[in-house]
Amino acid sequence: KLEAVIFDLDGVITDTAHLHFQAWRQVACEIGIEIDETFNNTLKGISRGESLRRILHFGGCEAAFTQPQRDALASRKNGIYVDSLSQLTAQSILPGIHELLLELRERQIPTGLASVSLNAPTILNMLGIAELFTFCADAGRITHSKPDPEIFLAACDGLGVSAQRCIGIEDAQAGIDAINACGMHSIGIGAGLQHAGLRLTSTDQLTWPCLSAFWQHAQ
Ligand code: B16
Ligand code: MG
Repeated sequence: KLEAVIFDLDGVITDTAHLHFQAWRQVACEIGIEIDETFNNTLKGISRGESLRRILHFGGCEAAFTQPQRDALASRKNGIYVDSLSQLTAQSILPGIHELLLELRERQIPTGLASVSLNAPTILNMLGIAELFTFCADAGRITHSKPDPEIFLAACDGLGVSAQRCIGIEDAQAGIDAINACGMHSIGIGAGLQHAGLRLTSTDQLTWPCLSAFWQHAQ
C-alpha cells in the first residue's frame, strides 16, 4: 500500500526558482559575478549557504570571502527573496497540485513536504495550502542539502512511514537523486531529469490516476 506522497516545494508546488534566481543574480552582480538561468538550474534543491559557495566558485572568488562576509551576502539574498514572496497567492500554485492534495486527503493518503528552504512554512501559508500537508520536514534541522536523502528521510520519519512505501516528487536532479537514494519511488517534473521512476513534463499531469498507475506498476 502507498503510505505517503512527499513533495518538493520549489518547482513542484510553486515556481519560486525564478524568485531565488532574481535575488541571487542581484547579490552576485553586486560582487561582480554574472549568473544566468542555466547556472541557476544547478542551484535547485541546494541550500542557501551551499548555493552561495557555488556562486563564489563560479565567479572564481571563493577564497576572497570570509565566513562573516558570506553570512552577510546570504542574508542580503534572503531579504530580497523574502520581499519578493509577497507576490505569491493561491494563483501561484502550479497546475493540478491543489486538486491532487485535496484528492490525497480524501483518500486519507498522508502528504509530506521535503523542502530545504527555511522559508517553506511561510510559502505554504501564502499559498493557503499549509493545512493540506500532514507533515513538513524542518529544513532548519537538516545538515546536508539534496542530493543527500536527509530531508526526505526526515519527512518519512515525521509521517511514520517507510521510504520504500512512498512516492517522492521533484523537479531537480539533486532532488531525484535524494529520493532514489532513500529507496523511495521518484517522479520527476520537467525536462532533462535522469533516473526518475516516472518523468512528466508538467505538474498538470500529476493526477491521482497517474500516481496510482505508477504505484501499481512499481509493485
Ligand atoms: P532558502 P526546495 C530549495 O527549495 C530551492 O530549490 C533552492 O534554490 C534554495 O536555495 C533552497 O531551497 C534554500 O532556500 O534560502 O529559502 O532557505 O527545492 O528544496 O523546495
Ligand atoms: Mg525543486
